[in-house]
Amino acid sequence: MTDDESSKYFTKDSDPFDTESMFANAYSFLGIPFSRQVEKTDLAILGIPYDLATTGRAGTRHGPQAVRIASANLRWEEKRWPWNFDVRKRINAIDYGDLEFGPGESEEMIEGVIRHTGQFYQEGAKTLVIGGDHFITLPLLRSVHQHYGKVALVHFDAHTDTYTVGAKYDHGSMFYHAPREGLVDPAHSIQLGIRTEYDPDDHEFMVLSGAELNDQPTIDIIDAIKQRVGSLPVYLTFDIDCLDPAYAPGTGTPVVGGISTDKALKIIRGLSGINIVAADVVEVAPSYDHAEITALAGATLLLELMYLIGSNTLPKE
Ligand SMILES: [Mn+2]
Repeated sequence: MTDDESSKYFTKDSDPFDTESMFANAYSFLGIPFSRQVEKTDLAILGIPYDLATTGRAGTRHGPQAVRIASANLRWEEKRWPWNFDVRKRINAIDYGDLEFGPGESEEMIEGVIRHTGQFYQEGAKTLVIGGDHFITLPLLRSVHQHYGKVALVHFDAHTDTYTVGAKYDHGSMFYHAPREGLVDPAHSIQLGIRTEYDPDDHEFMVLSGAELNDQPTIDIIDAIKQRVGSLPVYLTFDIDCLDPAYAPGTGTPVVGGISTDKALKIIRGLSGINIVAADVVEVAPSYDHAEITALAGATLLLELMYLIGSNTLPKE
């Protein structure tokens, strides 16, 4: 620490977006101040360091920390290319920090998700979550549903996560339960990047496979998503294993044949106009990562999602 009083972590009045060393002090997402003051917040960024529902390699409990550190690389750009505004100046965002729960206490995590994110929605804030394994999306959807009713699910993943072969609740069964709990409208939902076995009788989601995403022009994919979700509130969930392991090696269940980060960013960027109320990026497991490739991909996808949300928000006066 220096004596410089401009450090945003220690003064009330400093501009939080002043350029500051990208390797000093605590790492919040993009340098956005840590805060639990939800009033007048447009967007709350929440880490959920939970990995007790993984079926294979664990380690996503360290995802939020790794993604926040990687996001330091993205702080310097004021208007993120190719957007024409600085999202941090357009919306009031806070980094809410991480959800805390006792070791092994899945019920506590679920209850915490609903209580904390419920507060966000009550205050009119949208939610951006850093996972954590993918199971966290189920309580996140339960919370969104309490405030918005049935949502359209836009789901990027190598896996459909509609499986019934494992435990009743693990990180591969959320989208078996979500339609049955009435949380999402499958007729307005779409899964993208799938390239593992699934039973189409288990659900009515529209599926675009990894191969189809790679072969189809981006604009056609964007059109398919927009048409599918219509005007419903949207929950967007991005399992980092939707990306090819070349672009995201640091994850529990990598599957080759995925899309590039470039394609993923272009698709997300093209979704401006959809009514997105919450989103997550899950399954970043830093211990299998190399050179922060996966953590940086996760951070960049989250930032792109932040811009997507910002693009639907009128500029502040
Ligand atoms: Mn997956």
